[in-house]
Formats: sequence, structure tokens, C-alpha cells
Amino acid sequence: MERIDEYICRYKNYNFGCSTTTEHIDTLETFHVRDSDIFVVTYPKSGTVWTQQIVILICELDGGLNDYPNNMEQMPWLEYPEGRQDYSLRPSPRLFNSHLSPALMPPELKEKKGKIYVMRNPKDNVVSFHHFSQICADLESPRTFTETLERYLEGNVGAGRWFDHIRAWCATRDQYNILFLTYEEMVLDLRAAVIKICSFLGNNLSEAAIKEVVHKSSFKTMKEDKKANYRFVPKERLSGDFLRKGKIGDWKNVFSVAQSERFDQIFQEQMADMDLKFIWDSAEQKEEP
Ligand code: PPS
Repeated sequence: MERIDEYICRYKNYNFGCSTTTEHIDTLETFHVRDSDIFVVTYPKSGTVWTQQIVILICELDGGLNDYPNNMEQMPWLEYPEGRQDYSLRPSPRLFNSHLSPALMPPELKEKKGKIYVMRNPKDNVVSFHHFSQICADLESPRTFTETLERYLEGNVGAGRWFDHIRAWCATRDQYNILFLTYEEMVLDLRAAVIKICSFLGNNLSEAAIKEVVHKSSFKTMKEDKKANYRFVPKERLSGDFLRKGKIGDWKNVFSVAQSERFDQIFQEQMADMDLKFIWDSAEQKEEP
């Protein structure tokens, strides 16, 4: 790995956190994917842990899962095993999170079913990243939002540039069978998103079970849930709540007008040829009961 700074290591054209190894990343080329595996793939700060919670709940309520002490162990990071048991020894169904680009995913994944990609409008995405960088010891603490925004636009962050990640995954639509979801549609209608995930994964949950998944994956419940809110992570590694605001449009509280206009222009230049529709505004967001 080429060490870019204290926090980012570069390998195979991708910005990793430094807790993984080239040996582990190389094993992904021959990683055997099972039909029952489920992968949640995202650019960081797009709703990974939320989707993780939903997938875990769905699997628990439809047939059960082996017990692990918390969500991170139940659904670990594909690229960051961090001393966890050899993934090939894990019982099915195996659940994984990943921030990898498609080029680095196990090639067998193309033939398998369980892939969900969640994306979030990049203005809220970078704001969420900015706040998270201030509480997470594995990320460089920025002094100002301007500093974060520059690093984000240049791609000097984990997983590289948002634009490249989204573009690369959207380009695989025809090769992979993936459920694409947006963070915003999950915020606006969580129940519809849960039903979509169930039907994509082939889980047939009762009405009561769907209700339970929706309740346990609401922002309010997750924030109070020690496991879902990552309260088990030592304070030295995570010094605040993982679940921060969970809103659409928080970027308006952080971006200056000039930053917003410049961002819109870059977004247009980078993504104009793509059929992407994001919701940028909170006007349609209902408060949770
Ligand atoms: S990470 O570090 O990449 O795994 O982060 P990730 O989980 O992808 O994204 C964190 C943001 O998702 C929000 N979140 C939620 N929003 C709404 N409802 C629920 N239930 C929920 N769970 C997590 C979390 O609060 C982070 O967004 P911000 O905007 O910072 O609040």
C-alpha cells in the first residue's frame, strides 16, 4: 500500500483506510461468493449502517441469523476484516458491507443476487462526512468545512471521489443484478424501501414483521439502540453518536452560497450525462412520530 497520509492508503487505484492489507485485498480476486450472501455497497456516509440494520432485521425475522455481539460483527466490512475470523468459515447467510468500487469486488459477485447499492445526494453526503471526520479517530479531523469540501472534491478521502464511485457502480447496472436505492427515498418512505429490499432479496415477511423492521430501523429507534448507534465502539475511536441528524438538506446549514453554486456546476459537469435524480431539499421530509 502506498501511504498517502496518516489515514489513507492507496492500492489498486483506490483509497483505503490503513487498517487493511494488500494481501487481504488480493484475496478478493478469488473470494468465493455464495448465492445466499448479501452485500450492501455504498460510498461512505450514504446510509450504509442504516441499510445494514434493515438487512440484518429482515434476515433475523425471516429464518434467523447466527448471533454476533453487534451489527459490525454480524455484517462486517468486506475490505476491512480487522482480525475477524476467515470469512470463508462464516456460516450462511453471510452479510457484508463494502465501500469498494466495482473493479475491486470479487468477480463472482456479478453472477450472484444479493447486492444493494445505496447512494445519497453529495451535498448532504459531504456534510455528513465532515461531521463524522470530527468524531472518528480513523479520519483526519478537518479544521473547516471548506477544507473538507476541497479534499472531497479532489478525492483525497477514503473511497476516492463520490462522482467516480457513483459513475462506476451505475455503469455496472447491465452486468450486475443490483438493487439501487437512494438515501432520500429511504428517508421519505422507509416502509416502501423495506418492502423493496425484501422483495429484491426474496424474503417474504408478514405485515407485522415489516412493521417491526420499519420501527427498529427508524432514526429515533436506531439512535437509542446502543448496537445500531455504534455506542460499543470505544470513545477513543468514536467520540460521538454515529447517528447524527438523518435529514435531507442539512447541507443548507453548512454550505455557503458560493460553495453551493460551485458544487452545482461541478455536479453538472461530472454527472450531466447520467440519469440521476436526487432529492436535495428537506421540504418533503416528514418528522418521525
Ligand atoms: S459510514 O461511516 O460510511 O458507514 O456511514 P453511513 O452509515 O454510510 O452514513 C451515515 C449517515 O446515515 C445516517 N443514518 C440514518 N439516517 C436516517 N435514518 C436512519 N435510521 C439512519 N441511520 C443512519 C447517519 O445519521 C449519517 O448521516 P448524517 O447526515 O450525518 O446524520
